[in-house]
Formats: sequence, structure tokens, C-alpha cells
Amino acid sequence: MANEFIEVRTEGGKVGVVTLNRPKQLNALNNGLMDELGAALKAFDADPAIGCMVVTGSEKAFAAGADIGAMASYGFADVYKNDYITRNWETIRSIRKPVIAAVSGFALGGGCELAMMCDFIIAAENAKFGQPEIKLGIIPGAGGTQRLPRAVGKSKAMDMALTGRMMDATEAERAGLVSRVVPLDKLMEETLAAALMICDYSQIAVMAAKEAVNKSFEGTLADGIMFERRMFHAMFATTDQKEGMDAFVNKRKAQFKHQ
Ligand code: DAK
Repeated sequence: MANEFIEVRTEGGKVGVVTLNRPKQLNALNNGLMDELGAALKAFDADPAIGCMVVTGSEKAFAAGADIGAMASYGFADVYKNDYITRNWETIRSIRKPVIAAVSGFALGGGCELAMMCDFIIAAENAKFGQPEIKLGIIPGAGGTQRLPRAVGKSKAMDMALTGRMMDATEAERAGLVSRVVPLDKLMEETLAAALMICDYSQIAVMAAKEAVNKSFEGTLADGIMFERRMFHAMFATTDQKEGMDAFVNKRKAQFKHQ
């Protein structure tokens, strides 16, 4: 079925790219968009040819937040009883292959939270991040109060959540929210180069690395270290580990089979 709110394509037959496409609303996130995004990411995750995904927006906005017009008339009874859009907002958390956010322009509220749900963020120089929900009389609702402090520390996360101010790309990189900042006209080129590089590694090792890094956010350090150790041991059961190490020893490029 054709998508109404996103565009979907592949690059090099290996990278799945989803472009949020509600330009007039600065890619404000509504129910339909989140359904389409979740379905597209799940389809890429299930496709053996795809090794990495990219979520991006327009030059002006990655996403300016959840659709305020759609939320404006909701009451507590509606959002509590219907577990307000929890269903389709959490899909991205179940994706096992890497997802990179390529952010230019505004990434605010739910847009910032969506970017943080991705595995890492590459930002264009014009990117602006923020959790301005406080200005609307609400608080972040899609993980912002949890993921932002883990990324930038308590003081800056409190500053962002309590004042609603925006952080530019330089500050976001300095604070550890984004992995790199690139010129706007190089955003997709740099992001796709990173994605293609990931695709050439062992898919098993890539998924295991993602799972292990994510563990560091969810449990104690001791549990995380033990999980990493077990995943590390498991890599020695793969053909790709034999190939990767043999290639190094024999000074040739590894050809991973994802087995
Ligand atoms: N929703 C709906 N429409 C939006 C929008 C949004 N978040 N942001 C912008 N737009 C629309 C504007 O209304 C305007 O529409 P027209 O007037 O042209 O019809 C158009 O996009 C262009 O916006 P502006 O004219 O305002 O453009 P400017 O360049 O002057 O300003 C801006 C850009 C991004 C600074 C400004 O638009 C702005 O402040 N937007 C609102 C940002 C915001 O407050 N975002 C946070 C929303 S609350 C949850 C999951 C998620 C959430 C909650 C729960 N669960 C899973 C439970 C998330 C909540 C939020 O994100």
C-alpha cells in the first residue's frame, strides 16, 4: 500500500531509507505517520538484503514533535484509557538492525525523542534539538525524560525539559547527544557512507553489538558486562568470526556471509 506520510527507498540494495514527509506540518508526528514508519522499519528488518536503516526528514525539520492539533482536545480519560499512541511509538525499539537518524532542522518534542530512539544521530549544522513540551503544559511522553539525561547528563536534560530551550548541533555534539555534525549538503552522503560501512560487516556481530550497547541503558553495569561477555563468546560460534580473523591474519579484505 502506498504511504501517505513517509517515503521509503533503498540505497545500494542494502540500506533502507525512510524519509518523513509532512512538509507543511514540519513532519509533525501523527498516528498514521507512526504506523507507516513502524511498518517500513519492520519490513526492512525482516529483509535479509538490508543491513542498516536511516530515518530522516526535510532540510527544515526532522520532526517538530507530535501533532499538537491532533492532541489538543484529548482529555486524561482518552489518553489513559487508550494508552495514548504507545502502540505505534514503540515499534522502533523492537528493530534489531541498526537505525541511524539523519537530522537536519528541528528535532523537537516527539521528534527529538524519535531521533533518540534511533541507534545514533548524525546531525547537519542547522539541526536544533529540544523538548519544549513544558511550553504546552505537558512533559515529554516518548522517553525524553529518560533518554535525554542518559545522553547529555542530568543538568543539561533538566535545563532542556524545564526551560524548553533548543540546543544547536554544536552543543548537541559537545553534550554527546549526536555522534557527529556534518555540513547540511553532506548529511545524506555521510549518513549513507556510515550505513553502507555497517552493512559490510557481519550482520550477526552488528546486531549483537547493538543489543549489547542497548543493555548499558537498561540494567546494572554488572548485568551489562555479563551480557556483553556472553554475546562476545557467542561470536566465536559464527562463520563470520573465522572469516574476519582469517582475513586479518592473511592481510586481505573480509567477505562476511552473515552466518
Ligand atoms: N504539530 C502540528 N503542527 C505543527 C507542529 C506540531 N508539533 N510544529 C509545527 N507545526 C505546523 C505549524 O502549525 C505551521 O502550520 P501552518 O500554520 O502553516 O498551518 C507549520 O507547521 C509551520 O510552522 P511555523 O509557522 O510555526 O514555523 P516556524 O519556522 O515559525 O517555527 C517551530 C518552527 C518548530 C519552532 C514551531 O513550529 C514550533 O514551535 N512548533 C511546535 C514545537 C513543539 O512544541 N513540539 C513539541 C510538541 S509535543 C507520546 C509520544 C510523543 C509525544 C507525547 C506522547 N506518547 C507515546 C505517549 C510528543 C509530544 C510532543 O512532541
